Amino acid sequence: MDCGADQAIEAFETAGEENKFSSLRHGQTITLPPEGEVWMTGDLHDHRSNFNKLIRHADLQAHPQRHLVLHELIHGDHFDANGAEDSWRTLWQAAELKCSFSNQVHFLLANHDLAQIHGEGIMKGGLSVCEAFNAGVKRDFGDRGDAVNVAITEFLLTLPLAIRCPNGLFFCHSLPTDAQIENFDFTIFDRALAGADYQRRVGPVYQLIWGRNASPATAEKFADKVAAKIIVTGHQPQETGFCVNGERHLILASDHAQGVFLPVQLDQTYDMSTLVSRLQRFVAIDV
Ligand SMILES: [Mn+2]
Repeated sequence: MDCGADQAIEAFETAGEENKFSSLRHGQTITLPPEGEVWMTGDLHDHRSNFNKLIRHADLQAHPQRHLVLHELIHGDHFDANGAEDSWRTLWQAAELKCSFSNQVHFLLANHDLAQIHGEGIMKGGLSVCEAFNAGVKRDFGDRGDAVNVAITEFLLTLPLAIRCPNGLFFCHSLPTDAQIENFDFTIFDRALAGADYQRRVGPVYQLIWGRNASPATAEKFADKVAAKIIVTGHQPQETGFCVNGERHLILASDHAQGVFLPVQLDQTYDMSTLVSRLQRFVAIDV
């Protein structure tokens, strides 16, 4: 699909405004209504066939009470011979989707977004994924590349940190580590953020979206603190598509064929086993 610089910039700016001024948003948290349904996903990392399956299968137009949560869309495997990577395309399509279905499409800030915002190198196979992303934008937009990159950065900065469902489910990209949970600043979900919140290792936003390997006990503490029954995150790769990390934490991955997404009803409550029974595999979706 062709996309000019003006079109891309307009989509990222409009989607960013929709993120910021959503009536469902308070601070960094989106609270979903107590009816309808939500489809939670794991990291997508520019997995285009899964993204397309998800969008077509969700059919948001025909299902106005269906919400879709997207995160970690960028930094995939579509490299050209010069090492440029164009996951801006999937991010742009998601931004367009937000513009069309602003009350139904919701994002979560992820660590790759923060890396891209800061231009900080996450290395993958000896390449900086941020440099590869920038090279893709430059290749496709030429001298308008810088303007597109500014629009992308500003869009990423509007992404909320959490989605709260009235049925006790709480979605975020990841969880702080076992070492960080005791002193974790839970006020980030309800307030405006400042530069210090994003600071490497010590900032609470950084800790939330970069944290790995939280134990079930840490997940339980986190869930109690945010008054949730079960936390659903992505971030940690899952070969089998998901991981049950105790009774209060479910981890999803959506970036390969065995990956999964989680459709749930907002007017029903779930325990871990009923939640797991609802998981759907991308490989089983034929659209
Ligand atoms: Mn991640």
